[in-house]
Amino acid sequence: MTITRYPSLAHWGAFSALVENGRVIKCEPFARDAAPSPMLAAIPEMVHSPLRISRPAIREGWREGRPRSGADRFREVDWDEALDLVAGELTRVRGAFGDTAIFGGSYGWSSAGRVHHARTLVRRFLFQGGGCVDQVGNYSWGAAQFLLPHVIGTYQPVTGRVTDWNSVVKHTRLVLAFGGLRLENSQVTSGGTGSHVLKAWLDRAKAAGVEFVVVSPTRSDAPAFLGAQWLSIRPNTDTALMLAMAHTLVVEGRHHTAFLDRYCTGFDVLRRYLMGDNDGTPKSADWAAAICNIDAGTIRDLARRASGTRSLITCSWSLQRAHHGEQPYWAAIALAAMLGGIGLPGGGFAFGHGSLNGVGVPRMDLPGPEISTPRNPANSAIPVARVADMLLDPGGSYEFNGRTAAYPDIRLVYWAGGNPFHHHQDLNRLRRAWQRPETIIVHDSWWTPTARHADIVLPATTSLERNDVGGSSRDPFVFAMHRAIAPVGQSRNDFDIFRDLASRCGYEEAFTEGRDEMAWCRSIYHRMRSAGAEKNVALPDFDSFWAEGFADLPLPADDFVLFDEFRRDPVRHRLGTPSGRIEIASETIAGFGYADCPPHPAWLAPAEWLGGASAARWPLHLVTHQPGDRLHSQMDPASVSRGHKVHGREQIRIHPRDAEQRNIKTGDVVRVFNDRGACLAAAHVDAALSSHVVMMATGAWYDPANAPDDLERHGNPNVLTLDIGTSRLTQGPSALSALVDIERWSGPLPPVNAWTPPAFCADR
Ligand SMILES: Nc1nc2c(c(=O)[nH]1)N[C@H]1C(S)=C(S)[C@@H](COP(=O)(O)OP(=O)(O)OC[C@H]3O[C@@H](n4cnc5c(=O)[nH]c(N)nc54)[C@H](O)[C@@H]3O)O[C@H]1N2
Ligand SMILES: Nc1nc2c(c(=O)[nH]1)N[C@H]1C(S)=C(S)[C@@H](COP(=O)(O)OP(=O)(O)OC[C@H]3O[C@@H](n4cnc5c(=O)[nH]c(N)nc54)[C@H](O)[C@@H]3O)O[C@H]1N2
Ligand SMILES: [Mo]
Repeated sequence: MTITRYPSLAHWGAFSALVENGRVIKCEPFARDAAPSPMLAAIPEMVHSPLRISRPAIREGWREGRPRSGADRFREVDWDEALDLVAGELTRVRGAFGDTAIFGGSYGWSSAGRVHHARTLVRRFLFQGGGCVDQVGNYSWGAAQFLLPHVIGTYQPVTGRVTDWNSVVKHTRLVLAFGGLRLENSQVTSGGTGSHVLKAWLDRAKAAGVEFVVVSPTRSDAPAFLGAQWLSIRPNTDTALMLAMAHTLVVEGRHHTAFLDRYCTGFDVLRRYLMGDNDGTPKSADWAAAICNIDAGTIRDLARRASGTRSLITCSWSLQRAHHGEQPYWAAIALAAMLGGIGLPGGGFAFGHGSLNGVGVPRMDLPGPEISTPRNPANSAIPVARVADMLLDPGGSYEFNGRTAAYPDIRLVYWAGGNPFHHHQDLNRLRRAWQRPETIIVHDSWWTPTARHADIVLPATTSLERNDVGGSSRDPFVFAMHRAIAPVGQSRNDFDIFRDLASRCGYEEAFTEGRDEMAWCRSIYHRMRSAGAEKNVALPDFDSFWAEGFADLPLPADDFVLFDEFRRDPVRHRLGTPSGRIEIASETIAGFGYADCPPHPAWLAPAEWLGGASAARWPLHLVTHQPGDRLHSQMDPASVSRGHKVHGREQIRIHPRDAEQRNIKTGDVVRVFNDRGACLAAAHVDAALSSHVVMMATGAWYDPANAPDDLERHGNPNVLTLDIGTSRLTQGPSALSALVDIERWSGPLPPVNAWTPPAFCADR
C-alpha cells in the first residue's frame, strides 16, 4: 500500500500526516521543529476514534424539556433534517425573543487552521444573521486584558509581544519568574508553531550566565537544567511578595526616582501605601513573610539582587487567573518601574515567557492569517467567564470595567469550537445554569461532555479532512494544511454547515463572500502577504506556498524591547493611558470606586487561600495547571494522555506531609472535595510542592455521576474551582483560587463513562 504525506498543523506543532488506505497512520514532525511535541502521536488515534460524532444527532427529551443530564440518549438524523431544525430554532428565537436571546460567544480554541476556525465562523454566522450575545476577553489572560490598558495603555504584552529572548540572553542578568517557566506549556501556541524553542532559549540564557529565580508553589515549574533558585510560595500571594520587595527598595533608597519621575504617575500614592501611612501597616518583608510563607531575609535579599543588576520580572499568565488577579500584574509593573529597567534591553517586566511557545520569540510585527469577524449588530457581550452567572440570572446586573450592565435572557446557546464543560469553573453550577436555555446547539468532532449536554449536535470534520491555512502572529511560519483524508462518518466542515444554514436563513452570499474553501485559503494568505509587502517582507505567491507547505518570515533586524521608544522619548511615544505614562496609581480606576480593585496595586486577600479563615475547614490549596500531555480537553482519550492516568483517573500531586497525615500513598485513589463538588483522582506524592498545595492538570473529560452525590469520577478539577470574577474591574476567571480537602477513597471504584459515546435510540 502506498503512503502519502500531507502537510498540516495543530496548535501543538506542524507535521506531515502520513496516510495509508484513507487512514492517518502517523504524524511526522515538521523538519524544522527543534523540539516537536509528543502530543502529535495523539492525532491519528483521535481522528479515527470511536468517539467521533458520525451523524447529526438530537437529544431525546429535548422537546419535552427534560433536563440535560450528560447521559441522555440521542437520535441520529440526516443533515437536511438537522439543518432545517437549527435554522428553524434560530428564526423562532430571534422572532419571539430578539437577537439577544441567542448566546453565541462560543469561547474555545478550535483548530489551528484559520479559515475553518470554528469560533470565528460561528460568530461570523450569527453576527451576520442579526447578532447575538458575544463574550469578551478570555480565560488565558482575561484579568490582564482589562487591567493593563489602565496601567500601560495597552494589553499588547499579554498577546506575546514582550521583550524578546534575544534581548534577554544578551542583556538580562537576573530573571525573576513568578509562576515559573514550565516547558510543558511551551508545546502550544494558539494557531500553531513551526518550532518549539523555549528549551533552546533557556539553554542559551543559561550558557550566557543569566540567573533564574522561580517563585512558584512547585519546584517543577523550572526545568532542572536551568539551576534556578526555587522560592516556594503560597498560592495567590505573589502580590504581597512584590509589595514587600518594593517596600525594601524604598526604605533602602534603592528605587529609581529618576525613572519614576519621568515615566510614571502615582508613585506617591503607592509609596504611602507601602509605608502604611493610611492603614498603619507597612508592607515590609516581615509583613509579607507571614502571608506568603517566604522568610523576610530572603525577600529583602531578592529586592537587593534585583536592584543591583539588569533584572527582568516576568509573570506567568496563571498569576492573574485567580481572585484579585489584577494585583500581581500591577504590582509587577510597579516593581519593575521602581527598579528602573523598563524600556532597557533585557530589563523591565514581561508576561507569559513560559506560558506559551510563542511568547518572546523574535518575529516581524505582522499579523498572522485570519478570517475577519464582522460587527455584532446586537451589540451585546458579557465578560467571557461570567457565562454561568448570565444563564442563572437573566436581567441581573453586574459591573465591569466602569460600566453597569444587565445579563440578557438567553433562550438558545450555540457553541462551536469550545468546551465549556472543560473550561468553566464550578461545573456543578454550570450544569444547573445549563438547564435554563430552551435549545443548545453544538458542533464538535467528538462526543465531548459539552456535546453530550447539547440538544442538537452537528458533527464537524477535523483539520485533516479539509484544506486550510494556519499560523499565528506569534510564530514566524505560516502553514498550508492539505486535506489528507475524506470526512470521517458524515461529518462536514463547520464552514459548509454555516453556509447551508446561512442559505436557509437568506444570507449565504454575505457569509461566503462568494468564496469556497480554497478561495478563502488564498484570500487570508494574500492578506498576510500584502501586510508583509508593506514592510518589505516578500512572501511567496500562494501556489508556491501551497506546494511547499509553508513559508517563513525573515528574522527581525533588531531585538524587540518592550517600551524602548517610550523610554527614549516619553513625550513623542506617550502611552495610551490618560497621563501618557505608566500609571502606578490610576485615577480612572479610583473613579470606579471598586473595593475589590483599589486605585493602586494592593494586597487583597483572595476569597479562598491558605491564610484565610476557610483554610481551617479546607486546608489544601488546589492549583489547576495546563496539562502536559494534551491541549486542555483535546486528545484526552488518546494514549499520550491516557498513559498518565492511574486506575483510569487523573493524577493529583500532594506534598509528603499532607499525604502522610491522611494515610495516602502514591497510586491510591482519592476523593478531592469541597462545598462545590468532589472528584476522584489518583494520588502522586511529590516533595517538589509547597506544603498544603495540591496540583491537578485540567482537561480530564467531565464525568459526573448522577444525583444525589454529584461525584465526578474521572478527575476534572473544575468541579472544585471557584466561579467568581477576579474583580468588578475585569471579571476574569478565578480558577486558581480554590481550597479543598482530600481523603483516601475506600469505596468500590466506579467506571469512567466520559469516553464512551452516548446511547442512540432507534431511527423513527
Ligand atoms: N481550572 C482551570 N480551568 C481552566 C484553566 C485553568 O488554568 N484552570 N485554563 C483556562 C484556559 S487558559 C483556557 S484557554 C480554557 C480552554 O478551554 P477550551 O478552549 O474550551 O478547551 P478545548 O479543550 O481546547 O476545547 C476546544 C473544543 O473545540 C473542539 N474543536 C477543535 N477543533 C474543532 C473544529 O474544527 N470544529 C469544531 N466544531 N470543534 C472543534 C475540540 O474538540 C474541543 O471540544 O480552559 C480554561 N479553564
Ligand atoms: N501542554 C499544554 N500547554 C499549554 C496548554 C495546554 O492545554 N497544554 N494551554 C495553553 C494555554 S490556553 C494557556 S492560557 C497557557 C497558560 O499558561 P499559564 O497560565 O502560565 O500556565 P499554568 O499551567 O496554568 O500555570 C503555570 C504555573 O503557575 C503556577 N502557579 C499557579 N498559581 C500560582 C500562584 O499563585 N503563584 C505563583 N507564583 N505561581 C502559581 C503553577 O505552579 C503552574 O505550574 O498554557 C498554554 N500551554
Ligand atoms: Mo488559555
